[in-house]
Amino acid sequence: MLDIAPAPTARPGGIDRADYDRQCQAALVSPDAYWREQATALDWIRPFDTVKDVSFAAEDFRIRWFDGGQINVSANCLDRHLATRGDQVAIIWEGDASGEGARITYRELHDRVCRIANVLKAKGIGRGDRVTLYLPMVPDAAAAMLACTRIGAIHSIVFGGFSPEALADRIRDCGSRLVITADEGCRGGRRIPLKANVDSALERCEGVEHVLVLRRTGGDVGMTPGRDVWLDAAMADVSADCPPEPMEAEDPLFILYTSGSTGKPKGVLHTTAGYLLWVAKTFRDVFDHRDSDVFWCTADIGWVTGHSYVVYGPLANGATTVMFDGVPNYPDHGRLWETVDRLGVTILYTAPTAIRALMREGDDWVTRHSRASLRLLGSVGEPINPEAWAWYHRVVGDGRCPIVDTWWQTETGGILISPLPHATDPKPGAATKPLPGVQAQIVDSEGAVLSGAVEGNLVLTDSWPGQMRSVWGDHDRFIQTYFTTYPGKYFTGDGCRRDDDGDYWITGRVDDVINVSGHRLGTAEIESALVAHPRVAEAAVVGMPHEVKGQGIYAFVTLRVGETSTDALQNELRQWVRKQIGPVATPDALHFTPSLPKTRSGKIMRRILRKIAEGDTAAIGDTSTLADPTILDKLLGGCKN
Ligand code: 6R9
Repeated sequence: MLDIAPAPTARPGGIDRADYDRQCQAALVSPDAYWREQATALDWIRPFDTVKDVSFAAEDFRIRWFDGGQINVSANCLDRHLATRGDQVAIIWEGDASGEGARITYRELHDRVCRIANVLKAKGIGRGDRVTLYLPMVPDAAAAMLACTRIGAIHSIVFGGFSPEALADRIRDCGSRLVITADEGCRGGRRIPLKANVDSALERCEGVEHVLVLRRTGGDVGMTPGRDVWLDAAMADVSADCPPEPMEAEDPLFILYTSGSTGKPKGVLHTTAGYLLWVAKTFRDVFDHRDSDVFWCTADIGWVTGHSYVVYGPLANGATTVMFDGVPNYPDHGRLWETVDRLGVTILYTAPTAIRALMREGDDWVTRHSRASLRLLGSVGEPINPEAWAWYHRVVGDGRCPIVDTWWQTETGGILISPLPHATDPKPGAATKPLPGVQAQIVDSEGAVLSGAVEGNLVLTDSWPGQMRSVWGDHDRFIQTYFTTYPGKYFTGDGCRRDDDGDYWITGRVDDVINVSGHRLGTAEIESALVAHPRVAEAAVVGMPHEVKGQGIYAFVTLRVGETSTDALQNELRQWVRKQIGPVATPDALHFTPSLPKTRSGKIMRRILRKIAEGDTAAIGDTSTLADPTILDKLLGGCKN
C-alpha cells in the first residue's frame, strides 16, 4: 500500500475543499456572475458587455465569451507586471547542454517583444495575419508568440520535430505570409536543420514572403536575398516602443494543428480573452502558484502544453517560467534533477512517458541530487499508470510533494480535470475532479447519461472560456467532429471511468487517435503517408502497448502485386513515414500481410488488428463478419518486426 499524505490545508489564497465546492456551485448556478468575477483577474482595455453566449445545438451553434470586451494578451503577460516586477526573471532559459542558459527579466522580455512586433509590422504583418513559428525552445520563441499577440497577428507554431512536408501543409492551410525560424535547433547534442527544413517546405508551398531567422547555434545556413533576414539585426533596427493593439475578446489568438481520427491534422483555433482567462486561472489554481516559485513545464511550445503552461499561463501570473531546450536523458539520466537543483525549481510539470523512461534507469540518477526545492509535481499528456505515479511521488518527490494529474486537450485550451493541491486527496492514476465551471458527463455509446460509478465516454455539456472556437478554415468540421456524436455535447474522444468517490479516471482515446509519448497522432495520417509509398497498396495503423511511450505505432501493410517484403523495405518504409510526418510518427512495428481483415462492406476490422498488435490473439473474438475468413491465418503468419 502506498503511504500518501492527505491534502494539506490551504495556504491563504489557495483553493481548499470548501472553496472548491463553493466555486463549483457558483459556476453552475450563476455562471455569468462567477465568470464576471473571475475575469477581474485580467486587465481589460474595454469592459465586456455580456459574459457568455453559448449554444452547442447544431442549428443554433455559437460559443462566445466576454463579447464587447477589448483586451491584449501581451499587455496582460508583460506590461501590467512592469511596475511591480520589471526586474524579476520571467524566463529562465536552460539550453541543451547542462548549464548553458540565460535569465530574461520581465522588462527585457517586454523590450524584445516590442521589437519583434515592430519587425513584424515593418514586414506588413498586422491584425488577423497568420505567422508560422518553427523554433527551438529559446526565450525569443516566447517573445515571438507574444509579439504576434501584441499586434493581433495569429501565430501557428509547428513543432520543430515535424518534417518539411508537414510544415508546408500547415503553412499552406493557414496561409502564412511570414515564417519565424532559427538557423538550427539543438537537442540531445544533435543539430536540427530548422532553416534548411523551412527552405525545403517553402519549395512545396507558396505565399511566404518573409522568413525571420533567429541565431541559435551559429550554424551555416543559406539566406535567400529579399526573403530571409536575421532576426537580431532586424530587431536592432526598430524601436522598442510598440503599443498593444486593442483586440476584441473573440478575435483569433492562435492556431495549433492537432491530429484527429480522420483526415489531415486540423487547425485548432483559440480566441483571445477566454483562452487567456482559462490558462491564467488554471495555472494559478492547479499549481497553487506563489511569487517565489520557479515553475518548470518540460513541454515544447510546439504542443498546447507549451503554449498554455510554458508561456501564457505563467506569464499572465507574473511567474518565473523555465524554457528547456534539451531532453531528459542528455547529457545523462540525471539531467532533470540536476537542473531542478541548479535552478531551484519548485514545481515540475512533465509527461508520464518521461517519468517511465527515467524510472527504468534506476533511482540512483534521482537520489544523487537533492530536489529539496520541489514542492509540487504535475503530469500531463496521457494516462499515468499507478506504478509511474508511485515512483514520481516516492522517489522524485520524496513522498512530500502532491501530484496533480491534469487531463485536458489542445481543444480545451487548458486543464479541465485535475486534483487541486489543497483540496484533493491523492489517488494514483486518477485525474480526480472537474475544475469549477467544467460540466463533465459520462455517456454510453448511444449517448445515454450514466450516473454513479461507471465507465463510458467523456463529454462536456457546457462551454468554458478556454474552449476552442473553430477549426481554421472549416467551421463545419469543428461542429461535425465534436458536437454531432452526442448532439448538443462536446465529445472529448476519451474514455473515462468514474469511481464511487465521484473521481474521474481517463482511460485513453476511444477514437482512431493514438498517443505516442504524449504526442497525438491520427492513424489515418500515418496510413496515408504509408500508402503514398509507390510499393504500398494498403495500410492500417493501430496503437500497441509500449512500456515507455505508452502507445507505440503498429502498422499493417499490404504491398502492390509483384512486390516482396524484405527487411530493407521495412526500413525504407519506416524512414519514409519519418520523412513524411516526422520522427514521432515512425512505426514501431511493421507487419506485412497479403491482405487486411475487412467486413463485407469493405471496412477494415481494426478491433482484430488491435488484438494482434497487443499480442492477444487468443481474444480476437467474433470474426463472423469477415469477408474472407482465411485472412486471419494469413495475418498471423505475417512477418512482424
Ligand atoms: C494536453 C494534451 C489530448 C489527449 C487527451 C487524452 C490524453 C492528456 C491526460 C490524458 C489521461 C491525463 N491526455 N492528459 N489522458 N490523463 N492527465 O496532452 O493535449 O496533445 O491535445 O492530447 O491526451 O487522451 O484526449 P493533446
